Amino acid sequence: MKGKFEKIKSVIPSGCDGILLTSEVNEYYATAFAYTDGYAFVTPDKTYLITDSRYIEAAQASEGTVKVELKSGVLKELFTSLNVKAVGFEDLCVTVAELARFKEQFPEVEFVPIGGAVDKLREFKDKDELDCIVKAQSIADKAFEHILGFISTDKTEKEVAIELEVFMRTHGAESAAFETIAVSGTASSMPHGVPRDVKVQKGFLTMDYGATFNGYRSDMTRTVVVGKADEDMKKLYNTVKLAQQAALDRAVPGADLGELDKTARDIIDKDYAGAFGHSLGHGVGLYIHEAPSVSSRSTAKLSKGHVITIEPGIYLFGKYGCRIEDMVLHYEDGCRDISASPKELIEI
Ligand SMILES: [Mn+2]
Repeated sequence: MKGKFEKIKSVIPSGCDGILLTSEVNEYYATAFAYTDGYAFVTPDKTYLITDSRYIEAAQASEGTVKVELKSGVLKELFTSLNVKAVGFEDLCVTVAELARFKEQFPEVEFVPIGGAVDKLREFKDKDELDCIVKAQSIADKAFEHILGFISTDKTEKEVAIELEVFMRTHGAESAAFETIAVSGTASSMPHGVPRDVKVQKGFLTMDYGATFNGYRSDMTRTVVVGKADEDMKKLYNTVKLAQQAALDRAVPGADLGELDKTARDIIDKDYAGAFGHSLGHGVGLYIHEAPSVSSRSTAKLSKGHVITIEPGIYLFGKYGCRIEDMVLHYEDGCRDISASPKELIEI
């Protein structure tokens, strides 16, 4: 994998000699190398990967960038050697104090805010990025198959969450994509509940988790039933499933993202008005939540390179809840739901 030099180069503001990236996620996007301290400086000619001694040796192995070891005065040397007069900076994440320090260090350089210009590029994934997300999702799908044989009322919610994470990490994931959710019984009514040190309760068990591969994330949710589902639970589950399928069917090139949300919401609202509190979905990439959002307020169209989740849910406070989540990727030639895990009601 290589950094996205050509793309980032295209958003260097006119009159600027380069963009100084300071957010970890955009530094990774520029260099395809993960480091927590330093900068990436993208000029019209090159990407400079600037990081300290803890990372510099490993960084040598990454392709397509000029490595610069971060030491006192090194940024000044670089700016002087490149005759830098104006620099784009990430005003969405640079702190007021950092900007003041830059201006003090480089009184002769103009700092130009770029807003979300690089984040906007990340919204539209290339083939190599989509491939990483597919790989991450395939690891998560395998973990689902595995966890079905692990779940029992003898295990705690936390053990279920940890088992998913260990499985993913031992099957090719760098890490979990985010804090794994595994909530059962009445706790399943909390969309982002935290796994507890209590044994898995009978009833719905919702697992929301993902894998990270080459920095790219996957996101999926499945709800299973521990024990037997009664008629109310079946109706609720099937309503979520139907709402999700209706939105998935409409997730085609050019689809209005606000309409997707409405499609699922209208189905749920018929019998469960107000029980679907969150939006239908979100973009996924180097961040687990990124553009585009898929909500009632969305006006964007599903476009090439978009990666979105479709995740309706029904949550009855104090009783139980259910969510089903897949990822849809917009390839060159159309959209594909890449989540392979089954969705028929599973009773364990
Ligand atoms: Mn999600």
